[in-house]
Amino acid sequence: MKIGITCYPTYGGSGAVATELGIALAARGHEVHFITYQQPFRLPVFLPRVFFHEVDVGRYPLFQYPPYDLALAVRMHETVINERLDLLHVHYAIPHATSAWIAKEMLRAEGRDIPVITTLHGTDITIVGQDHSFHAITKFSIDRSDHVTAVSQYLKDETIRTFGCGSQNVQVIHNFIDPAVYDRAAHPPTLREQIGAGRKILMHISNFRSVKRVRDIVRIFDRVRQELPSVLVMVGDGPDRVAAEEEARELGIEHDVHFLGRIHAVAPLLASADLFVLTTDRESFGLSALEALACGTPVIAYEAGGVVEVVKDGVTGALRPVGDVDAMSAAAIAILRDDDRWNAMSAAAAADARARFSADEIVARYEALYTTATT
Ligand code: GMT
Repeated sequence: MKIGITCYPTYGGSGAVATELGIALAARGHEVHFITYQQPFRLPVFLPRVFFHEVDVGRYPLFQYPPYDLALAVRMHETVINERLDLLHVHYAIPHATSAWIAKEMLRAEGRDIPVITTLHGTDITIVGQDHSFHAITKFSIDRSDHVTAVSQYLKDETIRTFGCGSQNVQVIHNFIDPAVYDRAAHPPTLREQIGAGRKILMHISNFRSVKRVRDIVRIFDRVRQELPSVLVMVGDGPDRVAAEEEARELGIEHDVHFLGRIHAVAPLLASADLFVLTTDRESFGLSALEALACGTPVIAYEAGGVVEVVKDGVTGALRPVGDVDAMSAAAIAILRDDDRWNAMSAAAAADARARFSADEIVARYEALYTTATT
C-alpha cells in the first residue's frame, strides 16, 4: 500500500509513534510518504520505501499567522495525486485531520476519493481540542474522518465524553515498542558509569509542559535521595524546565539533578535507569513509560489517564494518586531499596511490554484498518 502520514515532526510522543509506525510499515513492504514541515525526528536519513514531502508555508508580510493548515492540505492533495497514495493517516487531530479533510474534499471535486484515518494521541482531545477556539473544528474533523483510532481506552472515553462523535466507532490501538531497540541488554551502561557512579538513577523524559508537573518529580527525588544514594536524570526540554531547575536549586539538590536536554535516541538512557518517574495529571498513554518498561525499568506514575493501561501497580511499577508526592516517594524507595523486588519488577516490566505492546502485533492492527479503509 502507499500510505501518507502526517504528524508533528519535531518532538513529542505522537510524532514518535507516527514515525515508528511509518518505519515499521516500510519494513513490511509498504511505501510511506511523510507529509509535514520538517523531517520527523525519529526518521534516519534514508530508509527504503520511506519518503519525505516538506510543507512550505512561504512568507508574506500580510500573514501574521502563515496558514500552515492550508499549505499542508495542498501538499497532501498533490502528494496523493503524484504518488498515487491509497490513504492518508494523520496523527494528532489539530490541524492534521482538518487539513486531510480539505485535501479529501479537493480530491472529491476532481472525482477521486482518499480514505482519511485520524489517530488521536492525547492533548488534541484533553487540552487543545477543548479550548473554545478549537472545540468545534476538532469535533468536525473527527466526525469527517473515515476512521478514528485512539491510543488508549481512556482517550476514547474522553473523546466521546467531550465531543460526542456518535457516528464514529473509535478504535483503540495502543502505542508500541520495537523489542529489539528497547532492550536493557542491547545498550552499554554508559550513563550508569558516567552519572550514576554507584547511585540509583531515577529518570524522566518529556517535553516539560505544565501537564507533566515536573516540579513534583524533583520533590519526589528529594525525598528518595534522603533515604538512598541516588541521582535524577531529566531528559527533554520545554516550558517548565526552568521551574524544575529552580525547584532543584531551592531544595539544594541541584548537583544531583542532571538536565540533559533533548535527546532523540532514548533507549540507551532508559536501559541505564533504575526507575522511571511520570507525574502527568492527564497522560493519555505515556509512550516514554512504555519504552522504560520495555527496557526493564520499573515505572512509578500518577494514577490518571491511560497510564493505568500501561503500568501494572505492584507488578511493573507503582501507581499513586495525582499530586501525592509522599506516596510516590515511598513507592520509589520501596522498589529501589529491595534488590529482589526490583529484579522481579524489572523482568515483569520487560515481559509485559513485549507481551502486550510489541510492534508486530500493533502494526498489524493498523494494516488491518488500512485494508478496511481501502476496500
Ligand atoms: O504531551 C506529550 O507528551 C506529547 C503528546 C503528543 O501528542 O505528541 O503526547 C501524547 O501522545 C503520546 C503518543 O501517543 C502519548 O504517549 C502521550 O501520553 C500523549 N500525551 C498526553 O496525553 C499528555
